Amino acid sequence: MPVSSNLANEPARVVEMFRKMLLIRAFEEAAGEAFHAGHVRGSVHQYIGEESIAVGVCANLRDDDYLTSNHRGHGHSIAKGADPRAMMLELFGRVGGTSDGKGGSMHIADFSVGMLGANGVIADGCTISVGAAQAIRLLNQDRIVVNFIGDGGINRGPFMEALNWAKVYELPVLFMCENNQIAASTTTRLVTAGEGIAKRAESFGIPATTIDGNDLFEVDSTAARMVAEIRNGSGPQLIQAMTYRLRGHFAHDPAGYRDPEELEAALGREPMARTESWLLENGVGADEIAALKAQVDGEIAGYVDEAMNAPWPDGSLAFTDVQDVGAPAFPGEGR
Ligand SMILES: Cc1ncc(C[n+]2csc(CCOP(=O)(O)OP(=O)(O)O)c2C)c(N)n1
Repeated sequence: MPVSSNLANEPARVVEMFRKMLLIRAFEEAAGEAFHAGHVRGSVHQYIGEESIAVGVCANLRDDDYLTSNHRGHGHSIAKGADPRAMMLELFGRVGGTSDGKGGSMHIADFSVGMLGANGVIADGCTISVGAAQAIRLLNQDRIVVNFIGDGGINRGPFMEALNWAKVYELPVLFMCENNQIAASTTTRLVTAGEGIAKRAESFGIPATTIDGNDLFEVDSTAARMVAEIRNGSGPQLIQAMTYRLRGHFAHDPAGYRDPEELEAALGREPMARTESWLLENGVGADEIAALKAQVDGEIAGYVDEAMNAPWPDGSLAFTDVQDVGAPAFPGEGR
């Protein structure tokens, strides 16, 4: 595994990041099982195979930095510090969920850790990011915003609008494109004009770089550099992290449209095993890793049990915490 960051000198920090990756993987496996067992309504889009990107980026953020995400947002949320217990309750639609069970998988949000929301509308997170960044500017703060977007999302209009606005106002946004190469069932490069996402960003004057997203070290070092530059006023930047979606688009998609050889090759590059091999080669014992996995699996299994037995929200709460359901828009306004 190429080692390109200071992380190589900090095995304890790698262990902590690996623990987060394990937590994401275990959460996603459990979410998929719960979906198949009929406990989760709506849909579940698993982040399996992309864990090193969320963890490598978010390890370089502060709690008060902001994050926006897309439909595949569980990994981003956990990496930013959202509570996986509350997230599981949310998936099951129960009281105690991140939105008391009213948001579901695609609307995980936890403002206390800067997680401004997953978003089922492709590319709408990027315009929200730019709005948050504008607020940061107006309030004269030194926070930054990271927007996770897929390689399919970059073909929607709001993405171009967000890049343009972010650059015109030199806003503190990191556009984090996860290129897992497939958008639903379409090979994204077949529907993307031009020379790709990095060149597209550069055409707006936004510095962009392409990295191996399955290499935790490369993600960490690139994110560390860009986050520092953006915080110091560089204006927006973009990272394209190359990866591969190891599962179907959503939990009930068998993904028969994928080339089996391509999948086989991708499995050989997936981030969990790569990070684990690095740990083993750098003095972390197999027993320590096994104990970590057992602890994380037990933790997630506990959240599933708890969610299964948690109360449903009372029907009278259906219209609380939601926008514009008849409440006056302005103080004193009648309806
Ligand atoms: C505006 C909009 N159009 C279409 C969809 C349906 N849709 C959901 S996910 C998806 C593909 C997204 O691909 P990508 O952005 O590459 O993310 P990935 O699923 O690969 O992580 C589409 C077309 C949607 N949710 N929103």
